[in-house]
Amino acid sequence: MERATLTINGMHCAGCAKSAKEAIERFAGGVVVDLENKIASFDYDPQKINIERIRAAIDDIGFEADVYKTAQVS
Ligand SMILES: [Cu+2]
Repeated sequence: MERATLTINGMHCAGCAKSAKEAIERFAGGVVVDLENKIASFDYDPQKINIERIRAAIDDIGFEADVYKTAQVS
């Protein structure tokens, strides 16, 4: 598994954060969206899903996401 951290621009309220969280949860687990700092972190399986696909899913619902970092976790 990998732990990814993304920046998400365009989130303005708790509703936005919830939408972003739900979009990510379609592909990944342990999702935490930090509205104040405009950051999302989650665990995903790079064998099953490309991080770019997750990033694109966030953009698809109207936000602007960028992969900040990924790190292997056990
Ligand atoms: Cu909102």
